[in-house]
Amino acid sequence: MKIQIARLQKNFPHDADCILVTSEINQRYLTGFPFTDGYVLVSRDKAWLLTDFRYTEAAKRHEDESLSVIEFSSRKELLGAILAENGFKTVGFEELSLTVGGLEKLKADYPGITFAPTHGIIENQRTKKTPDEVENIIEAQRIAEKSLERLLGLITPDMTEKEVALELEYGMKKLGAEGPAFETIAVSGTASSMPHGVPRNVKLEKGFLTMDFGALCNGYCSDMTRTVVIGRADAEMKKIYSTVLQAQLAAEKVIKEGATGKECDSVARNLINSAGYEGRFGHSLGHGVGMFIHEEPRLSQSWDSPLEKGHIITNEPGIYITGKYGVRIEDMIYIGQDGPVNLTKAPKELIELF
Ligand SMILES: [Mn+2]
Repeated sequence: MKIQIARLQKNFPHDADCILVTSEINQRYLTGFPFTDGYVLVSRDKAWLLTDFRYTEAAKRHEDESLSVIEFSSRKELLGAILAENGFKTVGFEELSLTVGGLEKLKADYPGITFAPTHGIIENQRTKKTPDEVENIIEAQRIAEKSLERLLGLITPDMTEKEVALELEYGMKKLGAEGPAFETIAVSGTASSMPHGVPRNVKLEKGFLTMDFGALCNGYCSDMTRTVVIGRADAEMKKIYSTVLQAQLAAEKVIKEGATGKECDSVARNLINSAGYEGRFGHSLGHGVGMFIHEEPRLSQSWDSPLEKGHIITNEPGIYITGKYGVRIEDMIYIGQDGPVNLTKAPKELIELF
């Protein structure tokens, strides 16, 4: 029994006979099987995984009473046959990921069918994690933390930013991750003022070194950021680091079921502003994490809906002084059945290296 298919069927859109799932992430989410060519089709009481010979043997291992795996030589013919056999007239499509061209082709291939947008129904379901999903994200987070520990044991002043990023990624893979959850950020010195800077082929600059990284486990991402000092921190650097940490801890106190993204963001933002860094926290406080690294909900000034049980979001304030340096500290918070849980265990006191 595929729990995510069952959840979708329980909450099925009224205006569709079936949903044609074309997003690779959503296909894996529903079936547990990662593949890159084919369809998943879900109706109120059935589900099909349609793929070709390259994937059939592996896909069959995921078959059960809730999911039939069928191989096609012509996907157009097979999908047409299933729609006809079951009398499906209105097909939901994934407007958040299907291309305009993809939709036009479906309309041309099946002239008797009405295609209706599903309004992100699966993405919305994905925001509320089941216990298995939470376990995968925790596993990914533990791996990322162990990789950071490993890095801090082998980092030298001669390393480049690229080497730091590579060591973090190598560590995560070696510890069992499928790979990094996203391109690892490791930026030092003047480059640390760029929140999403790209690691350079240059030796670590004195100042802050910001590392933003995560692991991918069973299709699920983790996301964390730690900032350390290369050399010694001066008074201003200490003040900036402790302001970011205080903002994060203050936000953590209000991140809970019922709080809106805007309220959480404001707590961190007001603290940073009143410490004299207005305008230096140029991104939002956090985002949902799951099979995608950035998904809903958001902790931002434009997010008025409340946090709900099952959400996993990041708490990542930062201060960036253009051309000088920057600091960000990021944890992941799970809104659990018994209250919020910080899934990130890595220490946050200021570390000075070399
Ligand atoms: Mn993040």
